[in-house]
Amino acid sequence: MAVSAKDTLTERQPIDALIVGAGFAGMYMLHKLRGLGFNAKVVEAGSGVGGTWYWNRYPGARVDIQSLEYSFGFDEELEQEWRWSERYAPQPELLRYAEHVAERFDLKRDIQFNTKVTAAHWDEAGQVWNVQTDAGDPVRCRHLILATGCLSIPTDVTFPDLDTYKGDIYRTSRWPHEGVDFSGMRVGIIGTGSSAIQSIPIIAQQADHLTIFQRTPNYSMPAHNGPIPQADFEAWAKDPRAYRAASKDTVGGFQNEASEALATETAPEEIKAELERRWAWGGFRILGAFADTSIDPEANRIVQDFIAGKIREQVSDPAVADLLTPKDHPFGTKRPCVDTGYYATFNRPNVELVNLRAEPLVGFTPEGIETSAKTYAFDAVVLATGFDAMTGAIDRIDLRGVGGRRIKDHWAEGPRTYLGVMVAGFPNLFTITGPGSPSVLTNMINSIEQHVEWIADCLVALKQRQQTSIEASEEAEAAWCRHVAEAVTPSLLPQANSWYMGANVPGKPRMFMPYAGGLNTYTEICNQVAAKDYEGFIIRQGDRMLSESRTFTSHPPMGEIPEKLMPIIVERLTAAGLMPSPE
Ligand code: NA7
Repeated sequence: MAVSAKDTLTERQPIDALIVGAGFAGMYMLHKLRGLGFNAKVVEAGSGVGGTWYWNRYPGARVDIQSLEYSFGFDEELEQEWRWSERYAPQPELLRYAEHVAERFDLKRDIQFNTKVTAAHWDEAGQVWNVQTDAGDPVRCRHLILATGCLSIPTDVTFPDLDTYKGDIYRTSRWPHEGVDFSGMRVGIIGTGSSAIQSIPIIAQQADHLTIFQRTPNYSMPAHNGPIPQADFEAWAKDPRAYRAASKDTVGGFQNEASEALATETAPEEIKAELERRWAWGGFRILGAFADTSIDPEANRIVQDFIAGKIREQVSDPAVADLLTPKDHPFGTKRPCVDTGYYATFNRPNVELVNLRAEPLVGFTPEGIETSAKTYAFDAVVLATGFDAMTGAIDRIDLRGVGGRRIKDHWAEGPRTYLGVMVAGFPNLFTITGPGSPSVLTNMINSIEQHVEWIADCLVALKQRQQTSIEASEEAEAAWCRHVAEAVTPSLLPQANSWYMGANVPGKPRMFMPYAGGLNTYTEICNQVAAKDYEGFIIRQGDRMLSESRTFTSHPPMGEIPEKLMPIIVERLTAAGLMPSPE
């Protein structure tokens, strides 16, 4: 009889590692640890692998980083045998890829599906985590690795009298596996983030009538999806290793032709030509056009105006174009969206835009949605209302570290981590792409590979020296949090009410959660920390302290900063108390 993950999870001996989540992070972590001889298992809430791509099955869901870069690079054969059909793979293809990876590396025998971790308590005497799931027996593991995803838990957003509504309700983040056919229906959708922007053009083609309830418009760039451009494919095929390495050695973990030119020092006609070229290329390429747009409001305004012009070009009704133009946040300070036909959809006769700023949403009625102006009747309503980003999935586990300290209390004023990988007071607990790491500001797959490999190296180093626990020191954690703040403060990023800041969840502490210093810099820091015998970590063997490094000194040298930007940067760092004020 085959032994399943479920049988082995309840072994009396603690397993080496329990990984929570079977998305790309959990799958690679399992494969990596297995290859190193660790006894590792995965628990996954869904009934299949794929994480984000398992849950987000809404129409039009697709990746917004080019697939050549948004795929694993850890195995050359895997890389060679898989061919993406489009520049930006759609969700079904990404899910097939996840399935292929699971099959290829025989991962499923160590994954227990349909199982949620509900609690995990650190047993100091035993130096193990006692983990409780909703599937029964507790599991004991030496290391607990949270591969729970950054955008996996939808916000708890609800609306008055939602339960009285008689039509169908769908959430983009929990889309039915069998799909939905909106033909002949009057459909309403709440939200205009990435999920809505991807699904609206497809739903509009099916539905009789589609009404979009917008509170805040977002910036969206065209994907220009289609076959992978020959030049890109050739650049990749010539030397996939070098291509991957080049992707990882960037701020965002993908190739973006990042320019060092300043928009404020470039002639208007050159700016226009450059922005047009990047707009025509599509996706996020425009983000790399000028080095000052993420810092200098004047430079940012130039790109904002360019995109506003593009919206006006695509939307025939000027009043609708104006409503679709973001005005409350600088470009790039909320996650920009990548679309296929979003703005043109508003030219369709069956599409209507409702501005919730002018007529606020009052609640639901049995027939549909009521705003302060009128009631809209619908056969179906789609909620594309976003996620409790980065901390949501971790917060929902009753996680208790040394002395019973709860993660929720430790994070009461915002998530505190060391390197975005470990938390002081929570030994042997690792997060993959957790808060304090570059994660959602980057190509997630490249961030995932970096984390998995760093964590695996760390576990090997511990095992070789028969060390039983590793824990971030309070001091190193505080120093890292300060560095995370230093990295983001010079930029415009904190100026938006974004989910990066926790601003979309009522009561969530406001703190910029991801590390904005770039994947390349971050990787260098993590490598330095490891090379310095895990600087900033406390390492124990049983109850014997073996090494106690409490500092974090591995700051990389600051890159060259254009002189023109220095006054802005100094002013922001000083105002935030991160730099002494000049006397
Ligand atoms: P987002 O980007 O957080 O978008 C959620 C949208 O829902 C956004 O337009 C919100 O408007 C809107 N929203 C949320 N709550 C409400 C209420 N109560 N009333 C009206 N409108 C509301 O989530 P997505 O799923 O689209 O994208 C998440 C990420 O996934 C994306 O960035 C990519 O990385 C992939 P608001 O802006 O709050 O006014």
